[in-house]
Amino acid sequence: MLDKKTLFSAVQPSGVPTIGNYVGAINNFVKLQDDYNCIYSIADLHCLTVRQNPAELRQATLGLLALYIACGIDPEKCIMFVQSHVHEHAELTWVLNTITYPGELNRMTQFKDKSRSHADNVNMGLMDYPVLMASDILLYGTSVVPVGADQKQHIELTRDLAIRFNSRYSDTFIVPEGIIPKYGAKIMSLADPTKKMSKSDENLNAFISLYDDTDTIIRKFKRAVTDSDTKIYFDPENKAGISNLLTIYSVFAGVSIDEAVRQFEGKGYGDFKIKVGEAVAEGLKPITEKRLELMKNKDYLNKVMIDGAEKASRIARKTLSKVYRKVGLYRAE
Ligand code: AQP
Repeated sequence: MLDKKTLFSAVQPSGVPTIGNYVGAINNFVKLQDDYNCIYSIADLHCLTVRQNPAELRQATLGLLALYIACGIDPEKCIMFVQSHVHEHAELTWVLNTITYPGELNRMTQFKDKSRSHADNVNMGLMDYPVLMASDILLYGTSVVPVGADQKQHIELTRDLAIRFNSRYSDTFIVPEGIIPKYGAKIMSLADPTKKMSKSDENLNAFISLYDDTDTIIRKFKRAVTDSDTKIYFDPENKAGISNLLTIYSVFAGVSIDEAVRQFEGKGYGDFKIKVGEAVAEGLKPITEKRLELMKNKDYLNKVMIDGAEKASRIARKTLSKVYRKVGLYRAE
């Protein structure tokens, strides 16, 4: 346990996770859990950067923990905790804010996108999101961060902040690396394959949520936007919709992209879409069963959450006290 490197990642309970979150992140969390000391957070503080329904946020937080476990993350091997249960995240953010420049945050793609899609609520938290994310990662001596492609820019900022702090105040933080999957790092919207699939998309047909039932999954795939060609092959630039479906199929059917292309050679788009839907529905079935079972046992979920927060706090406390000492905050002993 001790000789392994630390891995940190998180998902926001900003709605029900999609197959994009699953393929780009959660599925890899499961695969990596034996190779690293893994810490998986439920990033509820990040959610506050866009308007949330408080009751739904609370429910989604518990639901995401159940989903993590149902997907195969083992609470005996990994630390799972809710971000707001470890106050050091917010505190380190304050310190890191003092070494972050507004221009660095202003040019973040996610900030620009979300400022457009939430034009009536462009708040400081939305702009500061990447600094909170840097704190999440740096608090735990993290070496690797498995994320989808949309988070690449934020990981780069995290690295910059770690290097900047270390050179200003002496070596303190490990400079982390992002792990971005070769395929599936950016699952695209089913309604607009030039756009990332997102759990907060207003168009419910744009994404497959991990809570969708079989009929809904198949119906959404049947309606997936593709192109006017008839051939099925992998070319993300010119055939974004079909390439997206091939990527999704390859993950859920457990075959390579080449094998997926071979399986659908000569087949029509209609058949192909149904087969993708069936593979996804089949893959999600055991996860749904386990999740619903876990949701009946709130005491167990609360226990995992409390244990996780305790373990995470122990590490975070040490890092933050080191940071406070380095920057010159007086501690009365
Ligand atoms: N479409 C995607 N394809 C591959 N990976 C994805 N991720 C998100 N969307 C895709 C990865 O999932 C992890 C958790 O993401 P998050 O919940 O923290 O925030 P996000 O990236 O903003 O995800 P969403 O679904 O788009 O959420 P909303 O709609 O609330 O903004 C990250 O590793 C992310 O890369």
